[in-house]
Amino acid sequence: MTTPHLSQFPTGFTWGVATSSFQIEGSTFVDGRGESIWDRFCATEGKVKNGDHGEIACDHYNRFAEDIALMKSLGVKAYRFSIAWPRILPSGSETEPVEAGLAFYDRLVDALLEAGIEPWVTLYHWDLPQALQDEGGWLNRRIVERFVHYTEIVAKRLGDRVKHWITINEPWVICHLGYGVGEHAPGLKSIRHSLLAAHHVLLAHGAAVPVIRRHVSDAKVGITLNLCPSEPASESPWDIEANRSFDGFFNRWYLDPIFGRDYPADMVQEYTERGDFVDHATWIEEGDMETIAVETDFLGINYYSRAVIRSDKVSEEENWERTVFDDGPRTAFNWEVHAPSLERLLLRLTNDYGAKAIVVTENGASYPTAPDANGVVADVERQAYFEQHLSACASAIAKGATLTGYFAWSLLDNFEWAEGYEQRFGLVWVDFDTQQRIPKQSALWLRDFWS
Ligand code: IFM
Repeated sequence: MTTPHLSQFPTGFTWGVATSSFQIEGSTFVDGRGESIWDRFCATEGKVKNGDHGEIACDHYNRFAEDIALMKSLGVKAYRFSIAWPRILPSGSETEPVEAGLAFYDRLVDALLEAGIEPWVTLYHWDLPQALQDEGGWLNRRIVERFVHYTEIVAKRLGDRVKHWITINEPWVICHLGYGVGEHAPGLKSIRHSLLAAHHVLLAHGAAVPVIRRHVSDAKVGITLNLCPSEPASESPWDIEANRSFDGFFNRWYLDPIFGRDYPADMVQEYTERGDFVDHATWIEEGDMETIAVETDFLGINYYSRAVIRSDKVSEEENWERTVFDDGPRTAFNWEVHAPSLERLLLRLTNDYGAKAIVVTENGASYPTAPDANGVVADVERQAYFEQHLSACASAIAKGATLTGYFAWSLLDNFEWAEGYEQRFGLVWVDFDTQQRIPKQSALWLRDFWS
């Protein structure tokens, strides 16, 4: 393994850590915050491991000052966090926002700037107001105007201090896991619906970008996609075909429209043949694809692992599945550690899509390493993960990739959605009983790397 060096990254490169509101804030029903789909999902038996929920999480709502001090001590230069929509508009669509909700993010932003840390705001990281779900959530086209209204309120309030904006985090997860297979809130199971939801998610992104620009003249705006570079398990035509389909389903369905290429024709055909894309003429309206292809300042990508695809015709619907390699290193989530795929992805986005600026808005790994008898968290695997992935970034940059920033996921061990508190991605260990925080060895390594 080569060791990355800061000098391999351009001047002005953004170095940060990331979190999201529901995963860390807690205080779910405090100061007028409304119910989110994740509160409802957690309260539904059998949806989240161990019956875990976000009511306390990392208690960041009350401990944000301590967490900012921690970031400062770790030499963090930028902090990506998300706004909880139900804190601002409890039912998603009120005319007037909740002042206490906005005031919390005011305090957070002010404290970050005071600490010399640049705030990067994500507007939507999955905690949709439940009241909006009750009117169909991302299946109802009205959500686009709801999202624009919410965006306008937040941009107006924070835009004097926040210059980096991400509209939406991980459309594939929102739509496929939330509406396609039901592993995430709101727990619906229809691929046809996941495609409809995806259209509205992308449309909401496209409609929100000019609104942010209108209120924040010097804003840098982007969207974050979770991408999974894939490759065929062999050179057999079946595996190559299965890989094309996986790439279309996971990556191109979102990348292509954002880059003005419309939905990929091969996938339109495939989904149509399966009966999942039959009524789109009723929901793709004139001008939608232009709205989605709005010019942005950067593309955010979240990278965790790759997929190796072999054909496995076990059902009519799916003709591919991921191959499981027995020999490669894996995280506690059983995700393969494969840094070369990050380099390949960055070069693909630069060369094939012409991405003018790419920011890795999340990259990290879950390992359970706990404090030893001396209170030291020796998470050597996570440190190695960062070393390998930063080397991959450096190598991609050397080959021309337009990478301009990197955020490690995540600042804190936190609520990992359907996995509850079992999967720990933090740079900082959190004892969920006492709320004690201990920076792990990987955090100290990153501090030394980027300081
Ligand atoms: O914790 C999540 C995050 O909310 C979105 N991206 C992936 C992370 C790890 O699963």
